[in-house]
Amino acid sequence: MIFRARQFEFVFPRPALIMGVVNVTPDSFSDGGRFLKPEAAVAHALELVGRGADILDIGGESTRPGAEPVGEAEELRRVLPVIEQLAGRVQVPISIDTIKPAVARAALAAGACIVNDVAASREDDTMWRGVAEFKAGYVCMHARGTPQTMQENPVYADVVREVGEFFQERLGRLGAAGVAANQIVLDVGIGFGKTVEHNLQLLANLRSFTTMARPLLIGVSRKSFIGQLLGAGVQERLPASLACACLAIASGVQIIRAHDVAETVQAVRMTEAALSRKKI
Ligand code: 9MG
Repeated sequence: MIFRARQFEFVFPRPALIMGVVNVTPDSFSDGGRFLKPEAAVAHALELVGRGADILDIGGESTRPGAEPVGEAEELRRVLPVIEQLAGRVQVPISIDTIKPAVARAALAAGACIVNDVAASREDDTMWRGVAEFKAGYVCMHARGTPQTMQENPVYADVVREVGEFFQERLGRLGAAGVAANQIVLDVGIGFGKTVEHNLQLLANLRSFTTMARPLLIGVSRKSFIGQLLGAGVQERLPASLACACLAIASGVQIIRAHDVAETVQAVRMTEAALSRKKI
């Protein structure tokens, strides 16, 4: 299986990719405000690469439940200087975490290679046409609602089946918009319009999405369902985040989105080393 993102090509099976989170926002749930200045965000991104990040995910609009939307101009003001400075300095692909087609396009023009779209449930195909034009990678994430509404009593008859149907339908529409299958990564969207129970069901059944023949990405790092289940504060969720990451790797996931990159690399490499000795 191949994942192409402009000049980058990843051939799986291979060691899982760790996507390091760089939030250029004042209000993200675990590091809001820390990297709002471009110099701070760039320094943090370089530090994440030094710790083993294979991809950098740069975001200028918080997607935590209840977060206020950000205007296009402000989002561009936050992310573009960071992408411009990083593009010439790092050897790893830069991902733009945005739901706005114009922000994605500007980020791609500035050197980003992947669009991480947490609103892949969109009806309009402008975002996808931009991805096709740049031959960029595309993270197609399942979500219900917007950050403002997504945790208002989400209901599914069978969350695993419905997310699988969503992926099938989107793969068809992405193809129709000119995005090749090998540009696409699928993500179940832990915490996006899901209860703790839904998140646990998805985590337990990640293996079922490997039949889609596309790399799978998962983001569990420090998320609130860990706090709801275990009563851990946002800075106390690393052990549970790593447990979920290892479970995901053992279930066939190829990309882990994480704040704590060095710790995630270590946990994932250990899991992979043991799995590679499996007899059946
Ligand atoms: C931006 N963002 C926050 N959580 C995420 C997740 O779980 N997956 C992806 N693709 N992006 C996320």
